[in-house]
Amino acid sequence: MPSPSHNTKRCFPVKWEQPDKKLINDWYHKYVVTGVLESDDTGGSKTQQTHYTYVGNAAWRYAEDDGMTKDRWRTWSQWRGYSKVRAVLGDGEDGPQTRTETTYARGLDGNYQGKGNPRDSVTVNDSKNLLGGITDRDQFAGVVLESRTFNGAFSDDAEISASVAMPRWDKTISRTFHDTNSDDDITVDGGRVLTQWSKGRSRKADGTDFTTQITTDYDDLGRTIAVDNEGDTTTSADDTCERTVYPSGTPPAGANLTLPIRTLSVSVDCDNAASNEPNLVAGDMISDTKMLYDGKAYGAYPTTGDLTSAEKVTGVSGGRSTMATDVTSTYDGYGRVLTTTQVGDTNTTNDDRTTTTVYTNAPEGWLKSSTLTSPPERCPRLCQRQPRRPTHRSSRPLTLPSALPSKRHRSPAGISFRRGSSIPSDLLSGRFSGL
Ligand SMILES: [Ca+2]
Ligand SMILES: [Ca+2]
Ligand SMILES: [Ca+2]
Repeated sequence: MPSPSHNTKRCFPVKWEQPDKKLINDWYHKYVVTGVLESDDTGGSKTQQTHYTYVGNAAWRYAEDDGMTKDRWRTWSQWRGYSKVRAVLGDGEDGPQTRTETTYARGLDGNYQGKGNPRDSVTVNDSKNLLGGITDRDQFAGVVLESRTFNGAFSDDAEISASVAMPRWDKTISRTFHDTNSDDDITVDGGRVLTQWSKGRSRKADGTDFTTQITTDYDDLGRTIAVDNEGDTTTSADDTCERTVYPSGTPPAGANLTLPIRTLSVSVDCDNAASNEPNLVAGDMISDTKMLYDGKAYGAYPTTGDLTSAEKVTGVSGGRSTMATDVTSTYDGYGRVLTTTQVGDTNTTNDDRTTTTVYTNAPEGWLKSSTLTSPPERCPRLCQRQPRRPTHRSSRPLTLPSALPSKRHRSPAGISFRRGSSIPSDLLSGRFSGL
């Protein structure tokens, strides 16, 4: 049998108790999937085959952190799998097989080796050393570090494309407990695993690689605050930067910390000063949206989290976005939208367009019906032709399919609706008359 603390086999140590309370050190076996067949029972298509091979040695880690196992049961029984798993899709008879190879972190660094023994020191890397050899920390177990696709053979020459992701560990808490089994102190960390950057490459016809890169910044709470998308790494012309802003300052009790108050997207690298206020450039602007919640001013922490107003960018002045209210909404106590108003031009009066929904509940409490009233069409002729408000017996608004060929769709009754606008249910049911 292998050494339990450095076990590279698929058998693993298990402790179990006899009726007389005697503890038995035993070995069980781990089984892995070597193939999956997906058969089409109704359509008659050929069975799809995927075969898996596992490269290198298996690995196991000491059960130090599961929070459930009592000390006397602990051993090296946590399955950490294989570093590389290869998948071959297809049988090769009716087309080329697809070959992929995935490299995983397994969380083997610091694996406990028994009292007084130094813990393991383990690093992992991708095939091109883009990661530079990172610590295979416990929390990275199962994280995909590299994914490669091949044509014909698992070799560098046959690589078609690949992606590599650098994991990042943010520790937020730790706990040390005394393991009475080993009479040793064991520290367990808690926190979150994030992706610091990802790089992609795909093989061009001339044999060189087209490379891309995305870097992500996070705040202290692990929220994404900037996505620096370099796109093609050989040119800055396609770079974009997306920033997400959250309320600042001490949050009040019950504050919702997940809702952003602003998303800014510009066509310049995040490392460029022009990617943020007060250095914005009009020509770089892609979009800028501010979100206001619960009827409060911009920047206030959401509590209920009802999006009551959204502002859109109208231009850039002095390096800052100029904003105008785009949409306002009201809600009932259940968080259902009562009114949505598309705010019109600031220089035009009476051009706001409000959609209203009235909900009718059954005495038992469930939603019985809802009535959605759309704003009148802008065309004066159609304004006159909207004879009554549309009513339907569903909690979901009826909309025209968005795949209509043109922006306006002329119905057989001679009425046109904008794509995505609501349809009177009378028209859908054929009961529309009087025009
Ligand atoms: Ca670029
Ligand atoms: Ca950058
Ligand atoms: Ca107006």
